Amino acid sequence: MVLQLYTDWLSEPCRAVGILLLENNIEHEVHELDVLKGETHTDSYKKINPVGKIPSIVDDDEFNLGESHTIMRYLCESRNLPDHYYPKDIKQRCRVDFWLDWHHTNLRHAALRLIRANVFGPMRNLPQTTIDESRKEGETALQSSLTFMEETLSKNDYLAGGKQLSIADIALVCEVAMFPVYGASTDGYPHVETWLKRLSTEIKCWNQINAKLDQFLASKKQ
Ligand SMILES: N[C@@H](CCC(=O)N[C@@H](CS)C(=O)NCC(=O)O)C(=O)O
Repeated sequence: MVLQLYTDWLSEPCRAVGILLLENNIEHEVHELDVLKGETHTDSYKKINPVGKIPSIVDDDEFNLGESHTIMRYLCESRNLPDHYYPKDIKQRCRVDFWLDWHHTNLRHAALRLIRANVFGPMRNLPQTTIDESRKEGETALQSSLTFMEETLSKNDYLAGGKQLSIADIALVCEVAMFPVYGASTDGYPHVETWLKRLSTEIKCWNQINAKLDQFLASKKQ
């Protein structure tokens, strides 16, 4: 069986994996789950990914893997993708790994707090103190994350340096593309904004991969 991908296209780590698959014409079959309906927590899905999160893949019928960064690293190696995505040179590779690791406790951390405050808060009737605390923590983390990205992107076209995008750019640009969902923006961070615009044309499948997100945002405006 071809590689199986379990995804919800509203999810930023899923879109990152989807971009790498589509940009490189890697044959795969998509299984769409709805995170908001709790479909990642069914017994059958937990056999694929016991953590109950997406994205996940199953390769060669028996190799199950979760965590978007790990999946992207696996695809780069197993499909021998062009070097710029995840360079073989150890020092360049570590520059990419740095950003992937940084992502979890910085921009992703900010995103999770702001999603909880601004999206799940009202949707799930969370207590106001929870909302306020989450928002404060999220806004602080967002500001420091964007400041660091801005500083880096004022010197380099891509986060990890180099002349072409890496999987670190893919992971982080999907996070930034999600900003309108929870009321964040790149205003005041011109180099981050330029990088986002450039990648949104450089990544050929951008519109395809963001179609569900765009639809979701359009429905919120009505
Ligand atoms: N660190 C994980 C994060 C995965 C993750 O948080 N996925 C969310 C969707 S964005 C999910 O599956 N949530 C389901 C749940 O927690 O119930 C990755 O990069 O793959």
